[in-house]
Parts: sequence; C-alpha cells; structure tokens
Amino acid sequence: MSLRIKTSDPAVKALCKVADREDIATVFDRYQMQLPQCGFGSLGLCCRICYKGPCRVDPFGEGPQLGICGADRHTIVARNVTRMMAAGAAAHSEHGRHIALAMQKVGKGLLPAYRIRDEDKLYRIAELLDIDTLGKEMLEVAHDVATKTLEDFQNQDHHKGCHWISATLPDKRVDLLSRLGALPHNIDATVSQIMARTHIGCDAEPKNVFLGGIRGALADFNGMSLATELSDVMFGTPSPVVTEANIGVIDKDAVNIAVNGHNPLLSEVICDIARDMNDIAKGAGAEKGINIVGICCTGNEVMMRHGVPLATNYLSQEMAILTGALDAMVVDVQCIMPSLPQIGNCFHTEVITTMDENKMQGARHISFHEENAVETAREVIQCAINAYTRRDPNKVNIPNIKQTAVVGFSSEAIITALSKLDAVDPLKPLVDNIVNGNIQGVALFAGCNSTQTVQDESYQIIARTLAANNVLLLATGCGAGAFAKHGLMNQQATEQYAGDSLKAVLTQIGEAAGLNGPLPLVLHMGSCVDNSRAVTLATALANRLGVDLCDLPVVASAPEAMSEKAIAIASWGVAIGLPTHLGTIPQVTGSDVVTELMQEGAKDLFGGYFLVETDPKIAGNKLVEVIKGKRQGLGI
Ligand code: NFS
Ligand code: SF4
Repeated sequence: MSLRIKTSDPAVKALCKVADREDIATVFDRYQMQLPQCGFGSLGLCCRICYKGPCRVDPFGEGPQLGICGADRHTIVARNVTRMMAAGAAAHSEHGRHIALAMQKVGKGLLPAYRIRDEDKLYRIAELLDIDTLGKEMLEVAHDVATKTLEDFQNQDHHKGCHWISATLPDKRVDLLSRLGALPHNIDATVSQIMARTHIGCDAEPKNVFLGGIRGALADFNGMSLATELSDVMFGTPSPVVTEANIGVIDKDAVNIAVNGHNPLLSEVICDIARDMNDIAKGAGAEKGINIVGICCTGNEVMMRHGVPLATNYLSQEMAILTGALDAMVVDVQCIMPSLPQIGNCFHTEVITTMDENKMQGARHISFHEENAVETAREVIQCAINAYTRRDPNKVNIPNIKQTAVVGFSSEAIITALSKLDAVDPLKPLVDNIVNGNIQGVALFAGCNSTQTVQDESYQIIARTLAANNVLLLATGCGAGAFAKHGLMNQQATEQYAGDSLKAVLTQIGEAAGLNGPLPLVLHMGSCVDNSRAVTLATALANRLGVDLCDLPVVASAPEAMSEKAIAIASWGVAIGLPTHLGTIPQVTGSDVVTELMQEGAKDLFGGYFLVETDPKIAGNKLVEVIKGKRQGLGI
C-alpha cells in the first residue's frame, strides 16, 4: 500500500487502511487507475479548442506537426496554458467580486449577518484608493470602498489600470508592466479577451498569446488582493493565534462539521451561529457540543481569524469523512472533490453544497445567499446535528495525529510584531537583518497538493533546506496546510530547523511580541488569495530599499502546483519579478518556444522566471543559490 498511497502524512496513511478495508476508492486509487497518463496532454500538445479536433502534435517529430487548422505545437501549448491562467483569474476574482458585492450591501445596511470588523483597515484602504472620507459615516466609506473596488471589474478605459494593482505593487513595477502592455484594465474584460483571442483562428503567435495570459495572471493578482483586503475589513485582520492541525482535531465527543472550499462569507457565519447552537448539539448527546474544523482554503480563512483547527488540506479531504466521525462537510466553491458525496454515503456524513453555481451529484444542497446567511447556517448546523444522531460508533476511527500550529501572520501582524522592536520604524529590524545577512532572504510557499508528487513531502524538504540556510519562510493555501499538519508552524520547529542567525532573529521578535519564545519556523499568511499579503510585505521592503521586487532576495515556491489558480498565481509571481519554483512539470514542455519564454524570456522581460525542479532537495539548494545571487546583485 505504501507505494500506492502517495503521501507523507501519517494520518492519511492510517485512514487509507480504513478505505482499503471498506473497499472505498480514494484519490490515490483513482490516480492509479489513470496511469499511464496521456503523453500528449502532459506536454500540452493536445488541442480541443474546436470540434474538428482533438488534434495532437507528435512530440518526436514523426507524426503530424500541425493541427487540422494549421496550429503548430507552440500555438497549441501557448493557448492551453493561457486559458488556464484565465480560469485561475476567473476563480479568484469571482470570489473577490462576491466579497466586494457583499461589502457594498453591508455599507447600505442590507446584510444584518455581517458588519465591519476592522474599521482602521477600512480607512487605510480608503486612503490607498484615494477615497474621500471627510464627513462620511463609516458604513458609507465601506460602500464607497466596495464600489471603487468593483470598478476593477467594470472600467472600459484601456489607459487606466486596475486600482488594486496600482495600490499594491511598487511604482517601478507598475511602470514596467505598463510599458510591456501587461497591465489589465478590467478583470472581467481581461478574462473574456483571453477566451476570445484563443478561440479557433485568432491569436496564433505564441509569445503574444502568452503575454495576453500574463495580463490575465495579473488580473488574478488584482482579484485576490481585493478579496484579501476586503475580507479583512469585514471579518477582521488576522493576528497570531495558537491552534492545531491534522485529522486528530476531529473529536468523537462532538458534532463535527468541516468547512471546505474558499469563500469566508458562509463559514464566518457558521462559526458565529455554532456558538449559539452548542446546547442543541449537547441535547442530542454530543458531550462537547459543536466542533468546527477546516479544510483547504476556507480552513485557512477560519483558522487564521478564529483559531478553528485545520483537519487537512486538499488531497486528503476525503480522509475527514473516512474517520466515521464527521457529521457534515459544508462546501462552498473551488477545489472540492466531486467524490465526497459517494464517500459520505458509506458513512452517515452529510455533504452539503451551498452555492447555486457549485453543486455536486449526490450532495444535499442548501442554497446560501448573504441575505439568508443566518438561516442557512442554522439549517446546515441542524443537518449536522441530525446526522450525528445517526453516527455508527463502530465505524469511528480518528487517528490521534495533530500538531500545534501558530497561525495568522498577516502583513499587519508581522509589522505589529516588529514594532515591538522598533515602534517608530517597524520595518527597520527586518531590513537591517536582511541587509546584515542574519536573514538571507524570504521564500513564499504557495499552492496545492498533487498526486504527481508525494503529498506534503517536498514542502517539508525544501523548507528545512531553506530554514537551515537562514531564509525566512512564509506560506499560504494548501502549502500552509502542509506545514501546519507536519509541525513546521510552531516554535519547536524553529528551535529544531532554523539556522543560527535566523533562529536568533525569530527569537528576538517572538520574545518582544510576548510569545515567550521564537516566531514559528513558517509564518502562516492565510489562504491562496492571501498570497497578496506576501506581496504587500515584499513591496514594503522594495520601497524601503528603493529597488524593484525582482531585485529582492525573495523567491516563491509551489512544490505541488495543480489547479488553474496555482498556474495563475505562479505566472503573476513571475510577472512581478519573483523567481518561482514549480515542483510539478507544467504542461508546456511540448513547445520549446513557450518553455523558453517562461524561463529566459520571462527573465528578460520581468526579472522573474519559472524554475522547474521536481527533486525537492535540489530545488531547495537551487533556491538558496538564487537568493545568494540576488544578494550579490544588491551588494549585500
Ligand atoms: Ni489554492 Fe485553495 Fe489548495 Fe491549490 Fe485548491 S485549496 S486556492 S488551489 S488545492 S492551494
Ligand atoms: Fe485542431 Fe485547430 Fe481545432 Fe485545435 S483549433 S482542435 S488544432 S483544428
């Protein structure tokens, strides 16, 4: 079994045994059934853009070299990867739009389930977006901030860029992107344009197609920035909180509800209402009342804001049901496995979809709208309590595996911690330690889990290599989940793995911030949309040093990139100037033109580039070298 189950997570290994015993197929079994995976698809050489196809280009040069319409390998590969960037941008930006529209309604007093929880941040954003606040009520300001944000979905003037990109990236970078024609003027229009230009018989010049894709990736960045920032205003800006992660957070004596997906609009209200309904759960026999646990990015959202424990990350979401003690899994949007309802059927677990545009066969659907948020949350929780009464104690098997995780390091939280060292100039201690080399550089881990690798393994190996070399580590998304589950987001990990000078700095900041010890080895910045938090920090550093982002000793790594969203994130990472490691091979290698464009070509244009390396040990060392090179460039 160990060969078949591609994971490094002991809890997942334990639960796969249950799946075997009960003859339940999991993601790992379905992966095996797909082998060998199609070579044309893996290289990006299969085109299904029109019904004359599918067309495939022979990678060895022996069979056909052109699709029926005449498209060659470079056009086909460029169109495929560019469409992925657009899909990623659409996904993040839909999430952002949903939050912005909700905030607009909050501003009008129309959504009693929500309020403005971080007024300071609201006013800071208003200033950033150039919104006049004089003489306005707070709710009016919220309405105006949301309305101006929504202009990023509506502006038709090509000469005006999106507000959030201009507000978050260094001016130097915005100028460069503008000169390259890579700045989106409108998220929706950019996504539409990519779909249009990659239709049969349109843009067939691979570089032009790819650069159009980069504009889509920057639209993705804009969408996630606004999602992150407005979420903080409505739900609170994260600050450090101690919690636990991995499957052992499911409690046999409680009604267990997992929130899975991405958008905090529903999960926030579920957390609120669960407190009120605890007694009902106890009345149904659950000694400890209601236990909310998180999965994927919704998990990250509620973990960083409320300390809700994280059950698991993307690849192992099915495992939560296999414990036999999960009473309901409530999902919203994105990265939710369609297999969940079938696995739920083998147990008593209710799998509940909530978004009208995201349903699953076999799941119960309870339609969520911000206007009925409280009623929906009550119905969902009641459903879980009812399911609890049907739980079969003989089927309960919760591996007692969990780790302490200190999470919630928003850029504001990091600055607050630093201000304990220098209240007047909080960035100074960080800048000084980077300049003097105590901190060699910064690495942001982002992205998913994938069956192409061993779940969570590369994250740990690369992080340990970087930490030993005194690189400060940040993480989001399922990468953050991996670190939390494997005990790399706590103080012991800093003691164990950080290089001496990094340890000294983390200890100094942690002690000053009242943590009685160092900061955790990996700082949890949140969900995938929260990658923008890392950019905020990097921009502050760049501005402080008077350089552009591509000059900083800052790298990104997505060891298990999988989703279209991850492709979009990695692509804007490159576009804003970051060397960006991918641990899975992108489906572009069928075209040397596109492959070159993503590496040397991108480096010439943006300063950032893709670094593809599947071996985590080598990847870690390469990233250390990249950081050293950047330091040399800065003369530090
Ligand atoms: Ni990001 Fe979050 Fe996870 Fe990948 Fe999916 S949950 S938005 S896409 S799999 S990190
Ligand atoms: Fe084939 Fe061209 Fe149609 Fe693609 S767009 S499927 S290459 S004919």
